[in-house]
Formats: sequence, C-alpha cells, structure tokens
Amino acid sequence: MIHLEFTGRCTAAFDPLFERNAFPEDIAASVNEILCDIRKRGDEAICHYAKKFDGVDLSAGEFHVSQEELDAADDKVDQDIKDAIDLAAANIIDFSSQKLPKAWNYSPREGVQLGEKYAPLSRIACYVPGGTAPLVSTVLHTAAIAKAAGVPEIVITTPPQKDGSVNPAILYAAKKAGATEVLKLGGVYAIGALAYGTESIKRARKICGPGNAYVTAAKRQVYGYCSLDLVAGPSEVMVIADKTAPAKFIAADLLSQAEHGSGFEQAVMVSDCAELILEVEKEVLIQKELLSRSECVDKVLDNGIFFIKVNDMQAAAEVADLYAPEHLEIICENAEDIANLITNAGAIFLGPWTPEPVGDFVAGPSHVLPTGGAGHHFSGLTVDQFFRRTSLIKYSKEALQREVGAVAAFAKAEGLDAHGRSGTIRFE
Ligand code: HSO
Ligand code: ZN
Repeated sequence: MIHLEFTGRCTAAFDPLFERNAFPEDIAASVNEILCDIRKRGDEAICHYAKKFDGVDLSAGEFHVSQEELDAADDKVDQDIKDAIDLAAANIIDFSSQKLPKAWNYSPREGVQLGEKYAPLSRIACYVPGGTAPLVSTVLHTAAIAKAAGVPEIVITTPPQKDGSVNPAILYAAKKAGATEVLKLGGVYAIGALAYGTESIKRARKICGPGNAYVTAAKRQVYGYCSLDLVAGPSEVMVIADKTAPAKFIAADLLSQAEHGSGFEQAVMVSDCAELILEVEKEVLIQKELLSRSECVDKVLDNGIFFIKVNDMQAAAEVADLYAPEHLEIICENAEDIANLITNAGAIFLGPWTPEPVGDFVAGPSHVLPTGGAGHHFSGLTVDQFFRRTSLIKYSKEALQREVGAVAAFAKAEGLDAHGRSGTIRFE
C-alpha cells in the first residue's frame, strides 16, 4: 500500500496514482487483425475465434442462446438473487425514465422555427464481461437503460462458460432488462460481429458496456461503424473521509473495488486525519483475509491501494477533482459542500450509509462510468445515449429573404456557387 502526502501539488511520488494506462497501444495491431478477419470471413471467423479464445465449438446457428436455455434459467437462480435482480431492474428503469429526452421547438426569430426530436436507436448491444465474476448487474446497468429508452432490439453478448453455456443469473437478468437476443460471444470477436454484422448476426447501432483491454481496444477501432458509450477500464474507488468516518466502513469500501481481479484496480483513501489512515490500513489487511477473492486483492495490494494525507477536506476535494475517480465516496461533515467542489467524478456517494456497491448494484444510475481519468471528459452511461437526435428547421419566405444574403455570402467565401443559388433562386 502506498502512502502519499498532498501539500498543494502532486509531486512525482503521485505518478503511480495518476499513471492509469487502461489503453495499451501495443495490442491495437492484433485487435485490428481479428476485426479485419471478421469483416472478410463473417461467421466463419467468429467460429474460429470462439474456439481459439473461449475454447468452445460453436456453429453459426449456435451463436444465440436458445429459447430453452433462456426458459431453463429461471429455475436455476436462487430466489434472493432473482429478487435482487427484479429490484435493481425496477430502480434502474425508474431512474432512467426520469430523464427521457423530449422533442422541443422554439421560434428564435420571426418566421423561423427550430427544434429537435428524438427516437430510440433501432438496435443496441451490451457487452457483459466473462472472467472470474459473472457481472449479472452489468446486464441491468446497460440493457435496462436501453429498455427505458424504448430501444426495440437489445442484444446482450457475453463469453460462454467452458461448457458452452451462459450463467443462468445473466440470462435471468437479460430477460428482466428487456433483452431481445443473447449471444454467446466474447472479446474482440463479439465487438467485431456486432459492429460489422455477419451472415447470422445483425449489426448493432451502438455497443456499450465494460470490457478488458482487448474489448476496449476493439470498441475504439469500430467507432464510426456504430456509436459507443465510453471506454471504461479497471474499477476505481476513492474515499475522502474526515475523523467522523468509521475505519471499518472505509476499508470495506476500498476492498469492494480492489477485489474485481484485473490487477489494475485502484482504491484510494484521502483524509486529513493521520490516525484514521493508519486505522483503515490495518482494517484493510484484517478484512482482506475474510474475502474469498483475497488473491485478487493481493494483486493490487502493493501498487493499487493508496492513502493520501491532506491538510483539510478542501484539499481532499482538490485531489479528487485532479484524479477524477470512477467512484467517489465522501464521508465527512458537510459532505454535500465538499461534493460541490468536485466536477470530475463519475459518481459521488454521499455519507456513511452509501457504500459504493449500492451504485454497482441497486441504486439506479448506471455503474458504467468513466475510469482512468476519463472523468475529466466523459460521463457515465445514461438513457439519452440510446436516442438519435434530429434537428428540425423551418423558414418562412420572409425569414429566408432576411437571411438569404448571409447564405450567399458564405457560399461566396467557400467558393460553392450552388449553395448560394439554392437560396437566391427562390427570389428571382
Ligand atoms: N464496480 C464495477 C461494476 C460492478 N461491480 C459490477 C460489481 N459488479 C464498475 O463500476
Ligand atoms: Zn464493483
């Protein structure tokens, strides 16, 4: 675990904290090769990569999870897990429904009508990572939002397990989230299939959801064939806390993201209280031993868990805003006032009773959030991202007459005669 002190600026000692390289450039070439092959060979290439990367023999007719497998999922999932999925799906859909974009228009100048209208995307795909933890909640935090938007075709894609099946809780969640298809495809080849389309897979207009470095690299390369949400990397949590915060709570919350298992997670505590920092450090070591995934935490223990001592909570806010954490917990007196100082966090969790995992699972806003400092320029996934927006423009004859001179002048400046004539011809 790394201890740092912030005294108004981040020295070189802070480099390990800020160097979050979620997008290694050296894998771009191998990702490009796979994507090109998928464009060329379609289904045949998909079968090849499903075997190579996930060890499963799939024929083109087997990319989709069958209706029988979907139906059978219900009985294989414990009731408490089904209840949790139902609760989260309802909360996510409710949150998203609060901010559906609406058509609007206004008349800014006499005879001119301007506005915008929205329509849900026709078909979107949600990538649900495989790996050691089946991210059931990620199904909801992507697809259920698309459902709230009214997207008619919602595809879930997830790498198959060794035996070729998909985790039944993922299937149960897919149904709750309104998915219309579930594909057993993972990694770069799933992204390629959905961006370009193949003989048996229809292309999607947007691909969203988290993934490993390869999935992320693939998403960046297909950008333009489809739209994307954001490029989300390994999980991060920052907790800024004063002496009022319970050490046990903070340690548990740091560990919650450290256990994800990629080995690149970061968990950061920032505090003006040196004693609390030492207490939390001890607690992390105690609580870590109780976890079934303690070996995942071990991967980040030396280089991914940070304690930063600051002089006051304003300085803590400054550090948080520079770091732009995916998740920021604020556990201190007047937490709202401190939150007001911060603009770059993906999601902010206020007070001691809002542990970060409520955001991962049940609260309502999506857990697909910017990581790796991308919070400086990206926001988390929201319902408006599942809409197409079209602007609407209407001029009366008088309004056109008033502005036609400016149209002609632009046409002249750009050397585009026909542009100018399309305005002036109407008054000849
Ligand atoms: N913390 C992850 C989301 C997640 N956690 C899913 C558990 N399951 C990225 O925000
Ligand atoms: Zn998590």
